[in-house]
Amino acid sequence: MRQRRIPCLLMRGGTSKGAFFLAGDLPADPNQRDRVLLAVMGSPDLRQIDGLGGADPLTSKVAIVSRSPRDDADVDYLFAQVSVDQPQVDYGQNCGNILAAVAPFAIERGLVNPGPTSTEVRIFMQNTGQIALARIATPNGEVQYDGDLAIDGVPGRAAEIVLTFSDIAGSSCGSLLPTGNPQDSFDGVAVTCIDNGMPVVLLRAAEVGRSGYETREQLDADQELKARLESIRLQAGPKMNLGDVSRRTVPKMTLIAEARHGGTLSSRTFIPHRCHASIGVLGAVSVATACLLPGSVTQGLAQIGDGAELRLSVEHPSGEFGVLLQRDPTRSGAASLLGAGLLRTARLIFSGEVCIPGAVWPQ
Ligand code: NQM
Repeated sequence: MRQRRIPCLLMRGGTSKGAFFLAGDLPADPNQRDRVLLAVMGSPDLRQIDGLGGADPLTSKVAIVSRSPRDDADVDYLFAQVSVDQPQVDYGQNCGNILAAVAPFAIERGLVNPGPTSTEVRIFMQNTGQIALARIATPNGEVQYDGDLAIDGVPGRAAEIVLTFSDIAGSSCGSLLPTGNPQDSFDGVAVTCIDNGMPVVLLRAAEVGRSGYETREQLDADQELKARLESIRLQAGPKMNLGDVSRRTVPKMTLIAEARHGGTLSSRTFIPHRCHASIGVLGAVSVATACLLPGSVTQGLAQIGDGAELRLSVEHPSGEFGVLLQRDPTRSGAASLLGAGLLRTARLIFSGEVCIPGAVWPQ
C-alpha cells in the first residue's frame, strides 16, 4: 500500500517542537486522527525511530490549526500531546510553548493576512477554551524569524513573539484555586494547587527531602521522588476538578526552592512523569501567580515587588522564565489578577509532507 502524504510544517515554539497541521489536512474522525498522529511521531516507541518525534515529551507535540468561526478569534488551535512510549494522544492540556508558533504558522499557511510591519493574531485555545493574543514581526508582510531575543533553553537568538492572556484563571479546573484553599496537604506534604492557564501542584523541594536545584537527569533518575510526587498528584487531581488523572498529563508537579540567581524563585517541574528541561509557558504563569497569593507554599520563599505590573523570574534547570503579571494593586489575592504576558520565539524548521504508512489512513 502506498504511503500517505500529509502537508505539515515542523516548528519550534519556545522550548518545544512539534508538527503543525491545518485541521482540514487530518482525518475528521478523532480515533483515526489519533492513529495518524501516533504514526507521524513514531509512537509508541521510546526512540520514536519511525517518526518525527524526538524521544522526549517536549518534542512529541502537535498543533492542529484552522480559521476560527468565532468573532473574538482569528484561528482555533488544538494542541495534542503524543505520548512517546504509549499509544496515547492527549488533548486534556494546553501548551503555551507550541502556542508561540501558531501565529507564524497561521500566516505561513494563509489563514491570517499579515500586516506591513507586525501582526496580531487572536488564538482560541480549544483545549481549555480561552483566547491568547500573539504579536509577531511581519516586515513586508512576511514572518520574521531572525531577531535579537534569547530565551533560556534554546540556543541563539530569534525574533520576539509577545503572548498575552487575560482570562486563563481556572482554565481547566474552573477556578484559580480549585480546591478552594491556597494550601492543602497530601501525604503530609504542604502543596498549593493552582490553575492560571495550566493546572500545577507546587510543593517545597525541602518537604520531600530534595534541594530543588538538582539537574533534570538527577530528578528523572530519582524513582523514590517520582513515586511520592505521583501519589500526591493522584490525590490532588480529583480535588482540582480534573477527575482521575492517572492517565492524564495534568496536573504538573513543581518543586520550588529559593531563587539562586536573583530571580523570584527556583523551580523543577514534572510534566508529569519526566522532569521538564526548563518550564512550560502556562506552567510558569501558574507558578508565578502562586507567588502573589497569600497563604500559598511560595510564601517566605518567593521575592516579589509591588505595583500594578510585576515581572517575576521563575528559575528552572536551563535558566529563567520571565512572566509579566498585571494586577490591581488595590485588591489582594486572586481578585487582584488582571492578565499575564511573556516573550517567546519560534522558528519554521521544515515545510513539506509527512509520510505515514498507507495502512494507517488508507487513501
Ligand atoms: O505549560 C510542557 C512545554 C510544556 C507545556 C508540559 C507548556 C505550558 O514546555 O504552557 O508550554 O508542561 O507538558 O511545551
